[in-house]
Amino acid sequence: MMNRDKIMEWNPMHNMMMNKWAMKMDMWNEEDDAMKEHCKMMPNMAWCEKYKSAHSVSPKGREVEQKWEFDISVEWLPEAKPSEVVKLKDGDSYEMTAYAVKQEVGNRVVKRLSYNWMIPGPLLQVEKWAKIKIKLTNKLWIETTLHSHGLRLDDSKFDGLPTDMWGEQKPMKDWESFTYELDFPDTGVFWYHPHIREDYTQEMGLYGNFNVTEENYWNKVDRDEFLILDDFSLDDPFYKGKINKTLMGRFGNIMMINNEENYKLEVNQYDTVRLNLTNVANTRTFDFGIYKNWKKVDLKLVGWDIWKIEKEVMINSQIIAPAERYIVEVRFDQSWEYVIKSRDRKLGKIIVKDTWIRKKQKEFWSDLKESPEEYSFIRKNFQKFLDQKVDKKLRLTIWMKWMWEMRRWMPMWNDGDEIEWEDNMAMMNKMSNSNMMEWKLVDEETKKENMDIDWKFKKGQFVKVEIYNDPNSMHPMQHPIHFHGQRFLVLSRDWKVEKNLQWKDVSLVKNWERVEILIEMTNPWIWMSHCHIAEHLQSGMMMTFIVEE
Ligand SMILES: [Cu+2]
Repeated sequence: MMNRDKIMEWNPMHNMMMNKWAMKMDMWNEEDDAMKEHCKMMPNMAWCEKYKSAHSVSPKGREVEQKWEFDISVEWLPEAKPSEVVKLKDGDSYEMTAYAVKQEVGNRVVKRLSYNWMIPGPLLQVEKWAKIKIKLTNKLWIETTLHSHGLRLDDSKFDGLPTDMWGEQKPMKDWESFTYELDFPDTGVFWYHPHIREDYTQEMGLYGNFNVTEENYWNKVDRDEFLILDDFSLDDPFYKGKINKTLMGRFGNIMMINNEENYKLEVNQYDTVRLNLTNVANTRTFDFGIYKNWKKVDLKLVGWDIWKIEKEVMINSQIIAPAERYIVEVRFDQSWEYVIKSRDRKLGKIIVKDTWIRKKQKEFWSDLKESPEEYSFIRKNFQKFLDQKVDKKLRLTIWMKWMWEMRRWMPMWNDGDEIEWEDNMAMMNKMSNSNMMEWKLVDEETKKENMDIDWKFKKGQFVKVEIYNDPNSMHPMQHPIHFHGQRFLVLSRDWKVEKNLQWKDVSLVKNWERVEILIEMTNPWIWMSHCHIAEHLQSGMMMTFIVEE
């Protein structure tokens, strides 16, 4: 495929538009990063002459630019450690401190951020219904909070939503501590991350899993593994005063599982392994598959975000949007080197070692179980929910300063694919930042947007929300939409009824897609809903809603 940026470079219309655009901008304004990036990549374009000499080439210019970036020095920093399992019982307390660390990535030693020097942060294993305390201390030199993603907390003040997002926690400054009281009403895989500047701090390594256990809940397997999928970019700076790459979010070119570039899992032949997958990337959607030679192996899908799936199903790959979790089982019958991939990207490998002991399988791996008890109430009332009038309609769109003029000359604003898998418009993306655009959730009834939306519900209510990804938006792309503090089911996608039920807390809404979800309002007080692409959230794509007792 031809590089779109190249097409634009020799397109005279584009050159003309750039002239008009540049004239409109205050070239010496703080907002001129778009031009700076543009001229770095296309130095011979109109208007760039003046710009080059003023900013990006002179050492002095570099100094000015650096001042606004987060510190990247690795001097005195300890090495990042791999994650450890921490088992916590009801009533236990655990202390976590967020620290800067260093790590070798792509043959370079770079600064990262960690919980207790670990990336991923410790895997916190707790039993269902336990109550635990986590005391977090901030030693990051940037404000932070801890959000426990997917937990339906008794008390929303421990949700980590900062006050500037209408939350209840004052952002934690350097050396401050805060104790979170967490409860775990649902079995499954959850995760934690900051809720301030996720685009920077989560990308730098602040994430970890909760494993909420319940005896005899999942199928018996030989191994239970937690795989956190991520991508990392070495070359893009982070700015203190604004969020960059807000158009499509920050894609990385280094793929990592559990913070390792060359992830390797060793298992024995005939082992059945449960893989608990979490996507913590800022924007990348993974298409997870395990390959034997060029063929994808069977995966048994047993659960997503919250609880088991209604009916287990055999698949050979799984799309995983940012913040989603998927639980799959795999049986390895042959000693072989299997490769974990997402489309053309290699994520890691699974080495199956020969064994002389042929294990007797207590149950057939390929048996597909059903869990009707988990969804009995929903199933009984399913038709009623399908017929229920839509309570709220959300439209997903974008507003861009200046860019609207350019749009006319750029009819190919996305691939025509349902999902943008890669940074296909790298230049446009690099030019974009939170000062020049706003991603939007629009309430179709009131036309209110983002934080102006003021939804109110009652505890116990089942609220039907239609989320429509506007095809007429200036840049349609997929958005993983997350609701805090509650759980929901996807009822239909583009009017097609979902056959298999699954409790979730985040769902991907693809390009042009219309998704109907049913949210069970179980936990009172103030909660947030937002796009889980970190750069979209940070450029406006968020709202709050209230659940009354
Ligand atoms: Cu988004």
